[in-house]
Amino acid sequence: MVVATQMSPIHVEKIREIKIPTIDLSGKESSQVSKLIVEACEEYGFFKVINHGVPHHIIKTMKDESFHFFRKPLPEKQRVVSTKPFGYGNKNIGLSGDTGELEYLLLQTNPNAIDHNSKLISSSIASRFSSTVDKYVEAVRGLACEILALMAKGMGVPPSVFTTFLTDNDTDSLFRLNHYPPLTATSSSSSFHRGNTIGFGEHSDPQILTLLASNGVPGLQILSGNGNWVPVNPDPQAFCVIVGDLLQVMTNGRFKSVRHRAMANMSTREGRLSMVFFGGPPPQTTITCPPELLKINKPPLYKPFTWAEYKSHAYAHRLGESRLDHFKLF
Ligand code: GA4
Repeated sequence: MVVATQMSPIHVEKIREIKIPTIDLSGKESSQVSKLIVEACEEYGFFKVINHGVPHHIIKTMKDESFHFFRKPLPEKQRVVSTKPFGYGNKNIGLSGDTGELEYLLLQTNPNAIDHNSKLISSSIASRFSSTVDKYVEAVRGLACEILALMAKGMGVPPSVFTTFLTDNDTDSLFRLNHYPPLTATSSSSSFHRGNTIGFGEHSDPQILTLLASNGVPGLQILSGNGNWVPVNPDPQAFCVIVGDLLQVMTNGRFKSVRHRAMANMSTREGRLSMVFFGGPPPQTTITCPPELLKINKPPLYKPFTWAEYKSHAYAHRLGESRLDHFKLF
């Protein structure tokens, strides 16, 4: 486990107390799996899944093609043109001036979107890349739906209460490839402090559910309920499942959208790669807690809003904003 150097031993102890749940999806007893998933979402808003059924070759091909892209010379990568915030970015995040020690490719997954990955192909990204992305996204969207169905089961409601949002033709899901090159003293002269340079700053994900796969280089951390940053051990065989803001609203605060961040890559040679699917609903979907999930003694915590409204709010503010506060009723 990687622990930031300036932390006291007591802090380290606290960190070690937290065991991030790893859930085996091949488990025969699906009600037991559902129960574990619901518990993990309530307690951490985060868990890992293994034996998830996404074919190894699909993940490997996506990883190889991603590294192939990020190894290209900068001017070539910059030729991937798209409407902001989509396309290639280097050391910037979003539209409000946030920065990070990474480069990325942010893509829309909806084939009807103006910026769908097949349409932003520049000479630097062959159509093979686009079809690799499509295959990967399709497989991971399937896994996201399976996990949402298990969550619904664990809460005693029909699967469609959650899954319809990702199966609709007009679903607004994104795919992001993040590459964290090894950080050296020269690559970030002013902010270089070994061990605590931020790669991607603290935030929660705005969508419903995020599925993150990475290579074996560490960096991801989640914020635990007691305010400690918990390093997530990298496991290339697993997907990290991250509860997004919308799922927190749809469960009336029962599930927690977890704040997380990525530290800059301190490995000496290898780049850190994360491949992240963000499952979002169609833009005009109204987000509220469905009546089946509202407890009589707990009134709705958030006012209803559309996903389009939520996105405009998110993009008008900084990455680290606690943006759900703006939609609270009390
Ligand atoms: C965080 C999760 C995803 O990476 C992302 C990010 C988006 C962006 O990079 O364009 C945002 C950020 C993310 C939340 C607040 C806004 C929007 C940057 C930012 C400052 C693609 C997403 O959907 O929301």
